[in-house]
Amino acid sequence: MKILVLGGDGFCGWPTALHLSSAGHDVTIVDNLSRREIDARLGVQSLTPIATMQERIKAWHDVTGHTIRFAQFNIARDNEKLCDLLANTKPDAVVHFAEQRAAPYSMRGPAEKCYTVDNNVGGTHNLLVALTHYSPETHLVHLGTMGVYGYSGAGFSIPEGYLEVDVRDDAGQPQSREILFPTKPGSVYHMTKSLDQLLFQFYAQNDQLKITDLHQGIVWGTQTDHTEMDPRLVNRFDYDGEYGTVLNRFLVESAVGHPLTVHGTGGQTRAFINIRDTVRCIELAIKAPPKQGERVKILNQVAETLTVIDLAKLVASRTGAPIQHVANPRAEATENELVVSNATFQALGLDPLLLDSSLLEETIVLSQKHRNRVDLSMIPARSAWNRDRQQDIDEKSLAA
Ligand code: NAD
Ligand code: USQ
Repeated sequence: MKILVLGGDGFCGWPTALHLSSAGHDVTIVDNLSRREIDARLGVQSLTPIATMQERIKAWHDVTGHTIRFAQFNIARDNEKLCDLLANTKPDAVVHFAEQRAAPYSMRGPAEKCYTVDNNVGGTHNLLVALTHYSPETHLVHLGTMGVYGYSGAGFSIPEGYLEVDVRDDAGQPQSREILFPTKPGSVYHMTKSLDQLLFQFYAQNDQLKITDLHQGIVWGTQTDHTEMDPRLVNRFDYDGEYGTVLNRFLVESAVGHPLTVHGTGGQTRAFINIRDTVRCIELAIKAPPKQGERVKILNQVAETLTVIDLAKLVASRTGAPIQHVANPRAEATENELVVSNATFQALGLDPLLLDSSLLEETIVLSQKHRNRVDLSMIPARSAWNRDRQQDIDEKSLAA
């Protein structure tokens, strides 16, 4: 298949591009390298020393003989380039990772809030318009997030995108409907993924685009079989307070002797998936497109759920790192239950890797190997969700 990977220089996009190329697909990456620019602006670098895109592509060719093409442009701004690429390539599938993906960065201040909305919603809408007019047969596979549901099952498993509701009509007769699961985003970033959902619903209905939206949990791990093939292929690994996600942060913290930074009680339950399963799920999703005219296919891309404190205890038990309960900069429920259905991926054959597997050791070893690259000043999470959260952080740091 001909596949475009938008955001293919990123943490999920790069190993996915390699996985698809290795499986024999004709892969073109589109990326504006904005994540590398944001890192430079924040003064942080990936724990792992990532090569330039040109070096990455050359290394992949050297090692496997496969060619990956690369186009550097902004999908939220360079509409003409996007339309031309789709018109000239007519890809079988487009995998859309190209969004600003950190909740803390999206809450950092006015500029970051506006950037996140403009970039994510603008980019997704440009893509839908370009597909509609220049490549309507293409299957769009988008990376959404569990956060659109708002992490609360309310006594039942979170279904895959749609909720069955019973209502009474004006004559008092019972009627059943299936609606998009009501969204309850917890950050500006998560809100953009909720807005994306509406754009998808409209273009699937109005223009019969084939769209799959993957509501993915927090991705942990770094390497895949392909990124391990050569040091120049190594995947990025974020540990800082803006972009580092919880488990990867705990693993780096343990490697540099920093306490594990549990926000609040750590009673927040979240969904997790290993990066090796992310790439497998995307391939499975590409192979099972919805039919033209069908509603958006929504799949929950998760392996398991766990509380933050249980995650910290797991890492502490492997590494001996101390646990520190820090003021939570986020406005989020202190505790929640979360049960999620991942029935479709299971039916497609996914047997997910779980957290107690040896892959945790692999990431611990990698964190220790690159511990000298860690800037301790970048570990604290400083983006407060609102004034109350900021006050709480200020008071706790004064008291300390
Ligand atoms: P990332 O920041 O590492 O990668 C995103 C890539 O997209 C970057 O290389 C960036 O330069 C590029 N990009 C951003 N805006 C662009 C634009 N307008 N034009 C062209 N390129 C652009 O993020 P990631 O962790 O790989 O996440 C990829 C996708 O998966 C995101 O949409 C994210 O919301 C979703 N996701 C990630 C996780 C996770 O834990 N990392 C979990 C669930 C969902
Ligand atoms: N947390 C801590 N300590 C830390 C960092 C985070 O306790 O040092 C807590 C947070 O308060 C939160 C939970 O861990 O309760 C998860 O935070 P996170 O940064 O790991 O994940 P999140 O902000 O939700 O975002 C990440 C990705 C995002 C993706 C999302 C999937 O950055 O792109 O959409 O995970 S999900 O969480 O399922 O919505």
